[in-house]
Amino acid sequence: MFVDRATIVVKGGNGGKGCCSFRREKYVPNGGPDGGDGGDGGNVILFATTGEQSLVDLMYNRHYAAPSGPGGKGKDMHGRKAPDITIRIPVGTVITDRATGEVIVDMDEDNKTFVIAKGGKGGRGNPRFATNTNRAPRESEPGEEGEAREIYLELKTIADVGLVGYPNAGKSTLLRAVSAARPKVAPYPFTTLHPMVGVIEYPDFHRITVADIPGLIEGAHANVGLGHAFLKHIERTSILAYVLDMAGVDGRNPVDDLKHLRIELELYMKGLSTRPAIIVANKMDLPESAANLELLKKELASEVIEIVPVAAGVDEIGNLKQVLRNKVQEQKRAPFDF
Ligand SMILES: Nc1nc2c(ncn2[C@@H]2O[C@H](COP(=O)(O)OP(=O)(O)OP(=O)(O)O)[C@@H](O)[C@H]2O)c(=O)[nH]1
Ligand SMILES: [Mg+2]
Repeated sequence: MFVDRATIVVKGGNGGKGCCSFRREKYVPNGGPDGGDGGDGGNVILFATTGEQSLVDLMYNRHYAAPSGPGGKGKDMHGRKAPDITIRIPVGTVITDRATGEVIVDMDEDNKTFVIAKGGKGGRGNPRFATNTNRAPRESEPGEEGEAREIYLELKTIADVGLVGYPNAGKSTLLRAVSAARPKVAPYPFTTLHPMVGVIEYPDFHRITVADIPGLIEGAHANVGLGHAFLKHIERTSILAYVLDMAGVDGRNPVDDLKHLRIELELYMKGLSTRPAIIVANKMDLPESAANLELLKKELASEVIEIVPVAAGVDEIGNLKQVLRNKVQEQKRAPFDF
């Protein structure tokens, strides 16, 4: 099952109690204070990893409490720090504080860690309260409470390229053709039910990531079809690739498809439709496609946008990999081109 949002409660362990004790030994009268400090409570740590794809585990287990620190003991025995607990989450998970609505952290990199709930400090034992005038203090501290908070986690996929298209346009077929990812392909709409990220590898070991999301239809921004819930997974891609069915197999035409896709993206999020993009003209192996390609080129004559004709279904992807790579690189450089 794919789950891209979850609410959980995290709590750091309490600090252990500081101890109040005095040294008692034969022939040693009035031994001084020797109560140990309590151990610190464990932290709850978030760990982002590409090894996780979904937040499904967090849906079943909603409470994460780190162990408390043990109390101090006599003979100056301090409590050991309690172990931390780690929650593994997919890269791209954004963490929000439920109480304030504020974003706490964006777990946007592989292997990133973040202490989401700190354990309490252990209390001090009675030797710490000794002074020149009070050499036998009877005071000691309780441990501090561990930090507790309710957090909301939302996965927003981070990939270099986001594939956008109508259902059946061939997005998943395309991802299979360019990467080792194996999304399901079938001749009916809404085959893809959740996002999947594939990796394109180049002969020089360069890699770019491509996110396939469920198909969009008119009204997607208003939650028609499956599209809306998944648009957030392309919000953060550097470039978009519009995948068009050039043969109009489902009785639409690619020029209208592109228009509608752009409208849906813009309605969902301002500026999304003008993000750097390329157009993948798919299904060029079918007879109707050639004429439609000419119409599309005419329609886009005034725009600077690259159109790459392919037939992903028969593994003909032309120079698509190279075009994607160049466009992604161009985009990554862009912030520095003042
Ligand atoms: N003739 C031809 N058929 C293709 C081509 N690419 C994909 N198809 C077919 O189009 C249908 C839909 O392909 P998918 O890859 O599942 O389409 P999708 O865009 O991922 O669809 P959803 O996941 O439903 O949004 C399948 O039957 C594919 O075999 C192509 O280049 N030529
Ligand atoms: Mg698909």
